[in-house]
Amino acid sequence: MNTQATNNKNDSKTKFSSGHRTCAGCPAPLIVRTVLKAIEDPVIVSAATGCLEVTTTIYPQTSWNVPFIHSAFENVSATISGIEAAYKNLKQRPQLMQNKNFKLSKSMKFVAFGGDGGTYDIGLQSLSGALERGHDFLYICYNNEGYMNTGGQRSGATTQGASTSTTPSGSKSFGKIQVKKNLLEIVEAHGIAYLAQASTFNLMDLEKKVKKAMTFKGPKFINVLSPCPTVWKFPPNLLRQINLLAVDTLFWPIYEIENGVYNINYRPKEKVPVEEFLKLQKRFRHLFKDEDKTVINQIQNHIDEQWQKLQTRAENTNK
Ligand SMILES: Cc1ncc(C[n+]2csc(CCOP(=O)(O)OP(=O)(O)O)c2C)c(N)n1
Ligand code: SF4
Ligand SMILES: [Mg+2]
Repeated sequence: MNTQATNNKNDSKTKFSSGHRTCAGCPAPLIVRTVLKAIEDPVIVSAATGCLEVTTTIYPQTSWNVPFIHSAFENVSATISGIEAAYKNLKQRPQLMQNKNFKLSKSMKFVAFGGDGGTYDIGLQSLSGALERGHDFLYICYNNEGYMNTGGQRSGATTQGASTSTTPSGSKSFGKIQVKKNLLEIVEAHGIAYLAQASTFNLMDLEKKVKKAMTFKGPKFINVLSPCPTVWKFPPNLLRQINLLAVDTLFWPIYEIENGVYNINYRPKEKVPVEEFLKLQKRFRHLFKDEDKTVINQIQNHIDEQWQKLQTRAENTNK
């Protein structure tokens, strides 16, 4: 692990080094590496408090070999907005720009990382403000469906029926009652040019999406599924299978919205029942008891409705 954040070469290993403290099998570092690899220009990163930030910035060490600012849980979008606005302002000062002792890259890029808690819930107003003001930045939500850094509390991204530390399953509860928020619809309502959903199931798809996103001026948003072995309770060697089942059950559809046009980037050859995905994770184990089995049907119905809606939008916007 590095103790200085100075190197800015376009090498994902150089930009984000190993030696961080994520749990074995945590896909969050893979997401960071893929995102930074896809961006060729110099980049400034801000990350909200959460597992990613906590495990990669243990003083006096850091995994980040790019300029990095730690933000509070609730305001990473405000932080990145301020950085981007300051950069634009500096570029507009001819005296400063002509001073040979002052160096400023002409093509700086700005990336915010936030967990689902920091994005769907507590940072939503800060995200909405930055999207509405039109700052030129990419927001990556690494989505592990809960507040993992503080012990796995439910978030607005947690799937219905999941047993979490704030919605424990038991004789009086089947776990989380509500269905998860459709964040992409909320982000889309801001009218931004590019937003997408991706996962560590296909890192090349994520890389392509980041490259495409960076061709647009203004805000860009990508929601990336980041299965958490520790709190979802599955052995790390099942990560590949979990990732595959997330997309083949359509639990996590892979798509993008470019200037209002929907494109579905992955269609399973055969749609798998959601049970197959749920049964590998102990957070859903209680749902397989007879009294809670109806919840699995509700989860399946919700997936089917969302998929139908997505397909209709893809058909209607591609005419
Ligand atoms: C205002 C505020 N409330 C609560 C916390 C405690 N806290 C730190 S990280 C975190 C959970 C973060 O969840 P998420 O954004 O999903 O990231 P993850 O840890 O799951 O990667 C919480 C509750 C905090 N830092 N600040
Ligand atoms: S608790 Fe989950 S999200 Fe956090 S570092 Fe461990 S595996 Fe990753
Ligand atoms: Mg989370």
